[in-house]
Amino acid sequence: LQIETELRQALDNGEFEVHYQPIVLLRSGQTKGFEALIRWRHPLRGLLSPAEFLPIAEETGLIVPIGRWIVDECCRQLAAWYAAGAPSGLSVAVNISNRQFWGGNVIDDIAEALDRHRPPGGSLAVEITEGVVMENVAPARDILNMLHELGCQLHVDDFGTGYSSLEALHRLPIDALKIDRSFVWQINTDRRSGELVRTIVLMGRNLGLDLIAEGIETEQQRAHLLRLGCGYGQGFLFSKPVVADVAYTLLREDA
Ligand code: G
Ligand code: G
Ligand code: MN
Ligand code: NA
Repeated sequence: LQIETELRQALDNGEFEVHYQPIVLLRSGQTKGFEALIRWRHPLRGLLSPAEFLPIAEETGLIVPIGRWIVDECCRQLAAWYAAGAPSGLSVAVNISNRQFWGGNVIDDIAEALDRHRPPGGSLAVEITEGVVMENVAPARDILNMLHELGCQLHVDDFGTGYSSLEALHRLPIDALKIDRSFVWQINTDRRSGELVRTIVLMGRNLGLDLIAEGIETEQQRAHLLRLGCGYGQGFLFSKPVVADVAYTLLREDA
């Protein structure tokens, strides 16, 4: 119960921060967008990662107001970057948890944030895990259609760890699949991982989707993914998640 009170106070006191990890064009390494990842700058315990507090936020329902803040902050940051001359097409992808997706007012929260800050259409992306989308496809489709109509891109996170039907993938307004890190880390050493990624890339491309490989740490992994036809990537090879000012300098370096 104490951490619940602490989380509430953290939100009121502005102790949460959004860090940004580049999503790059694998071919050139150019930054095309960022994934937004929350951090808690705790006054005593230092910078805390989501694993240390999001599960409790999710259990207590505090993820809903915290998630609302994240969406607002990402829209504010996007508008600020564009006002400062960010390259067109720059996007920020925000993670939406199970509870936010099904229980919160995710549509209203996003609509309000977009209306308040007015980033360019299509510049906000929403990441939802494969598990959350596929566990209940028909109602998920209604929510995804509404998000799509608001102008959000839709990215399916942790792809390959759950069970997607081709039918569902085809009917949902999805823009990209994020290939889970668990397939990428041994892509050069484990034949099965390589074959799995090859299959995901082929399927995604046939459906007209972008592919984003997660957790790329080596040049060898990047080269292998490029050979398989994967367009985009993210991982420590390019950059760890960084604060907004640093993220912006990475954009300028590419320009
Ligand atoms: O930043 P880190 O690499 O530690 O993130 C760990 C996990 O926490 C990520 O896989 C992501 O799904 C989740 N996460 C990070 N930031 C957010 C956020 O803002 N909202 C939600 N719902 N999940 C997040
Ligand atoms: O949403 P998701 O769970 O996919 O969040 C991405 C998480 O993966 C973040 O916690 C981020 O810090 C972490 N991450 C990002 N790039 C790498 C990487 O190259 N290697 C590893 N091991 N983790 C990464
Ligand atoms: Mn994610
Ligand atoms: Na992921």
